[in-house]
Amino acid sequence: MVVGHDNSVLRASQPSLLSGDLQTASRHEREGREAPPEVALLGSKPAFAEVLQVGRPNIPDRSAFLSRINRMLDNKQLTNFGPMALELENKIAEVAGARHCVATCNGTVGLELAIGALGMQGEVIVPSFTFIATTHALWRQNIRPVFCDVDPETHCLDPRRVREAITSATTGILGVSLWGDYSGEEELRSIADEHGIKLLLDSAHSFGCGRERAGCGIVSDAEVFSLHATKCIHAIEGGAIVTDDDALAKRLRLMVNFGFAGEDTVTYLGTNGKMCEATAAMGLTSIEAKDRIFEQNRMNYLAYMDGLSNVSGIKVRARSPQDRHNFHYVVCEIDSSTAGLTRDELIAALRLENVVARRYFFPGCHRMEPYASLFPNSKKELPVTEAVAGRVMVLPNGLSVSRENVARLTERISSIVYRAPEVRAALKNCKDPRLPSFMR
Ligand code: T4K
Repeated sequence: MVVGHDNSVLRASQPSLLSGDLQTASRHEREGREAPPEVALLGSKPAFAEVLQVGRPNIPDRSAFLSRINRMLDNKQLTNFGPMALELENKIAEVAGARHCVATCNGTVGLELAIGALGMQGEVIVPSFTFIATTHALWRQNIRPVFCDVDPETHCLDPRRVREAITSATTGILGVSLWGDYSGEEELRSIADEHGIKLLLDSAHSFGCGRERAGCGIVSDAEVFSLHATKCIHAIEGGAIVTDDDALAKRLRLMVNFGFAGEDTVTYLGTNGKMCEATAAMGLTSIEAKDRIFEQNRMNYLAYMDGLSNVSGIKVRARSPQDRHNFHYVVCEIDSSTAGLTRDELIAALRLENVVARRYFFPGCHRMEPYASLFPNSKKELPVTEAVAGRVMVLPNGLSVSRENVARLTERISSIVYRAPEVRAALKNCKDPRLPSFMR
């Protein structure tokens, strides 16, 4: 359906059979008008009986997972580079097109290990528009995160601003390929090479994503994936570092296991960052279903594009046909002056439809502690980050979301936007506990 609150063409969003709307529907019918679009906040039945949410884990094949768990119990190799963790590493390296992969207990520890193994110190340039783990991974190693603004189109580091941020203390760039989209890593690579500094990519969102390019291998010194339960390919908790650098891989392999190079020889400062067999079992089960998961995500993404294409003030982020993509994150930008509602109001109205959309990554790391206190002037230097963080909304996707769900959800979004003035007024008096904390 194609409507906006300022659009005179209106089609009834659903057959109006829902109890809260009966009276209104019959009055409209009597008057020869179409029923108003349904909105739970305005008294209609919620669009979904069960909550539809961003982050609902994909559980691709329960029996394959359980048989791996049984094998693990029979083997009695529960962790410490067990066969399933090693098999998963090979599969991840293959998908990423990298020479090496070191699996880790989560993406955050993967980042910390890669930062340490690359010898980063002093200052590292990083976007603020990312999940807080990216920045914490630096600061926890006493490295100063130098927040750099992002490009309004890519949502990733703006290379011009990266150049301006380099000082004599800069030892690296920590880019983030947000949403699995292309992050301009070739240009970041050139900047890093010009200055003799390292390039690490936080590719937490990007498993299975990438730009087709001549030659093989990865562009950065290392890339880190997250295999957290909320990611399209996951290991319940998990992460993976990939690199083409043999020496770096060797170092990482030691560091992920306390630095042990033999039974009683420690050669590096390390930690316990290993992936255990139970989580590797889920990782393998998940990666086996990769094509099915990506395809369902893609079909849903296209349904979102279609359903929201003409809703005033809502733009679904486009994906470049040049790129391989997992289509996991469905990212919209809300222009409140056209939609008639702010992003936060829309998210709040959706909660009453039993839909949990998220405002990733609001308000930006620079506005979170300890960085807000440490670098109080950052917000003046990050105008694009401030603007983008204020308008992004992520919608549910994954195996638990069907195309029918998407069609229903986009109709509701359309209805909410159509009835924006009433929705805004109703929100002011709403005390529903499902409302997000930022609207209560
Ligand atoms: N870099 C970037 C750019 C990242 O995005 C992340 C993680 C990292 C680094 C660090 O990687 P890890 O160390 O996490 O491997 C979630 C995830 O916790 C986080 O992994 C992810 N990024 C981030 C984007 O999203 P929250 O706070 O939104 O998660 P949470 O717990 O609210 O889960 C989302 C929804 O999913 C919940 O409403 C309920 C549902 N859910 C979640 C879990 C875990 C379930 O239904 N079942 C579950 O088991 O951060």
